[in-house]
Amino acid sequence: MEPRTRPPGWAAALAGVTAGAVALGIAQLVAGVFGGTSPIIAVGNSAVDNTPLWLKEWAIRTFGENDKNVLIGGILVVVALLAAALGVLSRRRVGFGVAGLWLFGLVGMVAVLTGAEAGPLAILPPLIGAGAGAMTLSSLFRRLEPPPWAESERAEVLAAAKTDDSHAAAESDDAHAAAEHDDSHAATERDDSEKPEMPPVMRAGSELHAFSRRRLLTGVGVGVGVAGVSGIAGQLLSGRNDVSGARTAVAKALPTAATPLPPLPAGVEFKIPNLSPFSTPNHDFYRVDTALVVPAVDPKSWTLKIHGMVDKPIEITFDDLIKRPLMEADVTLTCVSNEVNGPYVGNARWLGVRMADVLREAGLQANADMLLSTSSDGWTCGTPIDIVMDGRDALFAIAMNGEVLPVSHGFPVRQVVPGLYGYVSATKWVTDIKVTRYDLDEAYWTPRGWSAMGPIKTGSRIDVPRNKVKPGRNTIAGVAWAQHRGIEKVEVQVDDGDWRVARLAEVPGPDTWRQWAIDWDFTPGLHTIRCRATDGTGQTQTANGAPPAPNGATGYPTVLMEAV
Ligand SMILES: Nc1nc2c(c(=O)[nH]1)N[C@H]1C(S)=C(S)[C@@H](COP(=O)(O)O)O[C@H]1N2
Ligand SMILES: [Mo]
Repeated sequence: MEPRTRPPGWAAALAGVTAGAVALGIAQLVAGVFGGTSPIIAVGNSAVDNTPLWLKEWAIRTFGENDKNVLIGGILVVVALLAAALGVLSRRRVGFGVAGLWLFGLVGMVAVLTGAEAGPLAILPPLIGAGAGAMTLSSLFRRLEPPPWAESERAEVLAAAKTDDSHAAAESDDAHAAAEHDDSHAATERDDSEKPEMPPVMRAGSELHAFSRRRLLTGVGVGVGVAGVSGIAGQLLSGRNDVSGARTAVAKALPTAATPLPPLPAGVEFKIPNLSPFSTPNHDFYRVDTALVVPAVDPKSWTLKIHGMVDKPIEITFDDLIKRPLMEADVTLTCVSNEVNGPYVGNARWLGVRMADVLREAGLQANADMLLSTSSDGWTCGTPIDIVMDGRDALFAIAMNGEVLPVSHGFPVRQVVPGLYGYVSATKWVTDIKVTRYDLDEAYWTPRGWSAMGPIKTGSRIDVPRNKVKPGRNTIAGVAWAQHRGIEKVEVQVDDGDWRVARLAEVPGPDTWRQWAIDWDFTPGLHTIRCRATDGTGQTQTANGAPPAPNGATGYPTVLMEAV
């Protein structure tokens, strides 16, 4: 027998990673053609859905709004490592690696099928991707194998030597082909009898390499090329799902409010540098959701179904919705995941249709107490019916700060309910509302460790100063919120001294945050600043610290700073 040397580990690992890349690239391409989800996103989605609370909290704390990129990056690293391991495993038997790739394909198919948007074609990307990866792996391992090529080359040399010079020159192509053909028979016969010597090209130094580095690298190059081109093509093709054109169309014909609000009072802003502006610009507005790929919902095909415990189920189109009387409301959104002094709070002027009016058309049955809303990507949210129906400005919103909803903030339609944390009220890309009961249904975050009910706790934040100031007079300022109860008072304490009452900016109503400020003479050195807000019912926020889960963080916002 020929000497059979296993390819070195790095070569096998490289072949594995290349096969993995081809699998993902092709899967992306197929997803682009058939409109499915790439397996990485599908796996990411199930990771998001199944992440335990402590890990999710840690991820948000550590990576903030970058948590999604970190997750995708992490999955890619793990996949690359697994693919490398499959490559190394294939040194024993290519079949092992091929089986492993099909196994990943299967995991991808399960991930895709358990996702919310899975159509029957959804299994194609992981299926075809796994097939392409398996083919790549076997073909690269054929390249890693010892001598068949060396033998045919050797045979060619021998054949050429035997042939008459002038004859060979005239018919070189035929002779070449014939030599190769003959050789393949000869080789199989010879395998049992002869032991051909390794040609000298197979030796590098004194070590015997039973593979050609160049052959492998060419194969890897082709594989990486295929992966890259198909991945990019797939990405471009999924761009067809882009709704920016549809969004521009809505923007051009954006209806105005039947009952417009007066402009904001001039006094909503103190105009203090680094203090949060009263209106958060859309591009600065915090974003929190479980969507790894922002849902692309075309308003032309969008509908909202209202069903369940209703007298008459209804389904309305986007045109139906915006033909209704539109209203405006200034509402501050807050995320339950916001830590004390954290960034997940923002204020906007929303344009939309009163939820209560639409719901009344369906006729809510008296024993229902929950609206279970669902987004186009399958996220669910449970909102108390009595809150939505009590006359507050709970909206199906279509615009934000005078601009059509940005896609990441729920285009074409989202819910906004003053006084409730986003996870129990603010469904973006909303398409379905089931009228039901808390004892019958459960929304997305409830089994994941968050309370079924999420009224917003009175909160405040110190925006300035955050670290250093010059000794002497400075302004301490921030925002405070207690949506639908309003902010009545904010107090500030420096270094365990007396609590002093801050001045408050104006507000258009009880549903927004409120700027506060107080001037302070700082002596040189380190100082601790605390603040606390009192809501319109006279309740002051508690000093007792609590983490965000299960129903919102508490404790006084505290800043340690230095006057130098
Ligand atoms: N479809 C969908 N809507 C959603 C969420 C989500 O994960 N999916 N997250 C909610 C949460 S937790 C919050 S705090 C708000 C945030 O809205 P924003 O991203 O527009 O600031 O959206 C809510 N609406
Ligand atoms: Mo949230």
